[in-house]
Amino acid sequence: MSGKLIVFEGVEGCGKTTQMQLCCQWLENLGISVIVTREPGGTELGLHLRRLLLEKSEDKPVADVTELLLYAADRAQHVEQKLKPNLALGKYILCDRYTDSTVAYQGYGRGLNMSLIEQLNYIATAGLTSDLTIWLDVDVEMGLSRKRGDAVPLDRIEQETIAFHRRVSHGYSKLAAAHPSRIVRVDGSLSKETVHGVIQDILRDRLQV
Ligand code: Z5A
Repeated sequence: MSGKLIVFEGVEGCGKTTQMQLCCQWLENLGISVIVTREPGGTELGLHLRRLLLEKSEDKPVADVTELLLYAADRAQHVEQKLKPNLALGKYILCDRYTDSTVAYQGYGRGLNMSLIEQLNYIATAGLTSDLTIWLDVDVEMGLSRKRGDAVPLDRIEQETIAFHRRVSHGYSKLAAAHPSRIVRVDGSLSKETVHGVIQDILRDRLQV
C-alpha cells in the first residue's frame, strides 16, 4: 500500500476535529490527495453503529462487551471498505480515532480484558496499523470544558464520570510509552495555530511530506 494512515487520538475535546481540518487543508495545498474519516461512523453501516453506540438510553444501557464488539464491527467495515482501498490508491488518510481508542476507552476506561481487545483489534484491522498516530494530550477537565462550551449535548460516553476519562487519559500515556515509533504526543492545550505548526513539523519529520 502506498498511501499513509494518519490517526488522531485523545480524550474528548482534545482538538482532533480542529487539527484534522487544518492538516487536510495544509496537505491539499501541498498537492497531496487526502481522505478525512472517523471511527465510529466512517462508512454507511458505521453511521448506524455510531448512533447505537453514542445515543444516551437511560433504560437500556449498552453492556461493555456489546460496546466493544460494536466498535470492532465498525472498524472491520471501515478497514475493508474505506481504509484499504484508499491506501492502495496512494491517498493520505486522516482518521479520527482507531485501535488505540479501543485500548484506551474499553481497556483502560471500562477495564475489559486487554488481550481480548488486542485480538479483536487484530481481527478488525487484519493487521493494518497506522503509519503515524498523533495523540493530542489535554487535561480531561480542559477537554470536557471545551466540549461543554460547544452548544451540543454531551453523548453517552462524554457523560461518563471524570474518573473514567482520567483512566482513558492514563491509557493514552501508557500506549504512547509502549509505541514511541508510531505514537507522537502533542501538547493539545496550546493554541490551535501552535498545535497545527507542531503537527506540520512531525509530518515533515516522520513522513517526509
Ligand atoms: N470510542 C470508543 O470508546 N472506542 C473506540 O474504539 C472508538 C471510539 C473508535 C466518539 O468519538 C466516542 O467514541 C468517543 C470515544 C468513543 N467518546 N466520546 N464521546 P468522537 O471522536 O466522535 O467524539 P469526541 O472524542 O468527543 O471528539 P470531538 O467531539 O470530535 O472533539 P475533538 O475532535 O477532540 O475536538 P474539536 O471538535 O476539535 O474541539 C472541541 C472544542 O474545542 C471546539 O469548540 C474547538 O473549537 C475547541 N478547540 C479545539 N482546539 C482548541 C485549542 N487548541 N484551544 C482552544 N480551543 C480549542
